[in-house]
Amino acid sequence: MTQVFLGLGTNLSERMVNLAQALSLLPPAVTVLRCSPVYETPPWGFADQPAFLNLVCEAETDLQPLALLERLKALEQKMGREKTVRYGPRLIDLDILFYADQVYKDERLEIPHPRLTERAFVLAPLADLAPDFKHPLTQKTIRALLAQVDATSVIPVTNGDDHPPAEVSHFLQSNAPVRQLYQRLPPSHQRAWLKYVLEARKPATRQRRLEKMAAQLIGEGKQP
Ligand code: PH2
Ligand code: MG
Ligand code: MG
Repeated sequence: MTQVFLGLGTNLSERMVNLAQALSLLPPAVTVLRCSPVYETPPWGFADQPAFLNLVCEAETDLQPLALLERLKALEQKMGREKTVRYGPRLIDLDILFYADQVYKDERLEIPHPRLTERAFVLAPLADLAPDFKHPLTQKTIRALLAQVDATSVIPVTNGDDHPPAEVSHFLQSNAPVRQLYQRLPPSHQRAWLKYVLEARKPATRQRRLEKMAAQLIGEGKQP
């Protein structure tokens, strides 16, 4: 399994829905571990278009770089992305930012993403997840790279708990009593449970923690 960071962007149609749909279509080939908050960001590169929503996710995959690129392109097509001008409006854009600390370059793909160091809409969400991650070509941390760009108009619009990985959403969806108990918790308690579950990196450990959460919620529900 390789740790990867992916950048997601959208500025057409129902932007929040587009992000959620893209994240839900990544598994099983790509396991999403964590997502940054969603940021609303002014268009970069081609000004005359609507504002973007951007986020970054940390994921794991067995796919090699080109196979991962193909998978992301297929997903963009499946969601109905149409070709426009360079840097122009798009329904969904999925970019490979980092593939562990590997460097890759050919006509089709460049890793790390060649423009990420200029882009506050990538660096701000990336810094939420991995401020100490070092850019493999310069060894500069994400925190240091973010300090070099103007991020004043890159604004978080969610708190980062709104895109739990598909396995968590699936667990809650398939378990109505637990879902109802979970939804009745105050947001701070929901966040605490999500944190506990998502701190585990292995899918099997996450599953055990979800089951623990379920048992606890049901147990509490039974108490007078
Ligand atoms: N993507 C682009 C071009 N410009 N601007 C913002 N704010 N966010 C993006 O994701 C974005 C962009 C090309 O991929
Ligand atoms: Mg892009
Ligand atoms: Mg792209």
